[in-house]
Amino acid sequence: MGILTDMATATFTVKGMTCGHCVAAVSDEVRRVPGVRGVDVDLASGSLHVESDEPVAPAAIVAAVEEAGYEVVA
Ligand SMILES: [Cu+2]
Repeated sequence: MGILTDMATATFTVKGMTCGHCVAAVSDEVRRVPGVRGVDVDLASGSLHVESDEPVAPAAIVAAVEEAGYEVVA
C-alpha cells in the first residue's frame, strides 16, 4: 500500500442525503477542505469516507457537510 501509507482516512455518517445530487453536493464541499485528497460517499448508508494528506479536524468536515445542507450524525 506504499502510496497510501502517509495518508489519513476518516469516516463519517451523513443524514439527509436522498439522491445523487445530494452525494455530489456533499462530495464537492468536502473536497474543498484543505488537505482532502479523496472523498467517497455511499448514498444508501450515508457513509462519508475522507482521505487526506494528514489528519483533518473533524469539525472542518462537519462544517463542509453543513455548508452543503446536510448533517453529520456520527
Ligand atoms: Cu438529492
